[in-house]
Amino acid sequence: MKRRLFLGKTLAGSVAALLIPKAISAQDTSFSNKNIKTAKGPVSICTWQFIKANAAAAAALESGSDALSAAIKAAEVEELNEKNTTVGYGGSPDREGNVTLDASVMDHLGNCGSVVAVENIVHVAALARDVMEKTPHVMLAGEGAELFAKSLGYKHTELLTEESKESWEEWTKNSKYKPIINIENHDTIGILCLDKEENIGGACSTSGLGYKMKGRVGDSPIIGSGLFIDNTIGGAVATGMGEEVVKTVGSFLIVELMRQGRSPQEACDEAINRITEKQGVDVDFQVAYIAIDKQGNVGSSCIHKGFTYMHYQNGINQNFEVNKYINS
Ligand code: SD4
Repeated sequence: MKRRLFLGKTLAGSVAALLIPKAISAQDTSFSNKNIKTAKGPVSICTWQFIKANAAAAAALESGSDALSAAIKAAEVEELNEKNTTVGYGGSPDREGNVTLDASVMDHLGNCGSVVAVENIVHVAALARDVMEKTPHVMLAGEGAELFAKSLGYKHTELLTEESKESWEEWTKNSKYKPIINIENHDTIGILCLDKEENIGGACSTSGLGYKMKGRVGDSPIIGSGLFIDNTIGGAVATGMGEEVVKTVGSFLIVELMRQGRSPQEACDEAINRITEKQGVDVDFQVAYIAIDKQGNVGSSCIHKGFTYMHYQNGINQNFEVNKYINS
């Protein structure tokens, strides 16, 4: 199966709807949201064009769910989406053919949990929450995480689909030692929710880079890199080449910049700058961030044009092109 192509022109004119509450209506997509006025009420944002996922979070928030539970609902939609080759069931395997998942969650109290390199379990964002709530730890890895999941009743699921197996077999014909890291293979879900109580919670769920080295872990389960929330300030999540996000502790950086007075947009821009000032702007990988503050203002920034994100507020679930990018 072909990995999802890097978005761009394909999004123009597409529709971001498919919502559960009647109050939430369909809207045309792909325009800048810089002029959206902040209003009261829950907000949910997530990476990429995950319409149904963001709608699931929106529905939960509108019916009074706390932010973290809503974020996990969104992650679960993509974890079950076999067409998404970067999350959950149907995620691309590592170079040995094993699908290994990473996820993290964070709540408004500063609690967090994560799981890394988990096999045979679909709902790893929920599992990360269980690590947070039911163990004295923050992270569980590999077999330990899988055993923990099974002890809680998570079912064993073979995550490699026929399609992703075929793609992987195709890849093995010319397999290169270096993982394929470019702007065409990112579909990780990172989601941030602001609930009716004005608390922020978030989640991140991924199968990581396709055909990665066995044991490779990216940014998504690393608190502060793929996800960070400080409920007094705001939250941020990342998608793209995790190694670069980890090196710059991107999500933590964004929240700290907001603490110092930057807007979510300015903070996301600066986090992208931290990468490009070291690596140059002419890089063949993508990194993108989205962020939200306590007032529900959002920011988004990336290296290469084409990143989009979902935004729900006041009954409207929309897909927006990134507010700022470096390379067109
Ligand atoms: C990782 N950040 O494992 C993830 C990959 C990603 O969409 O975002 N894919 O590095």
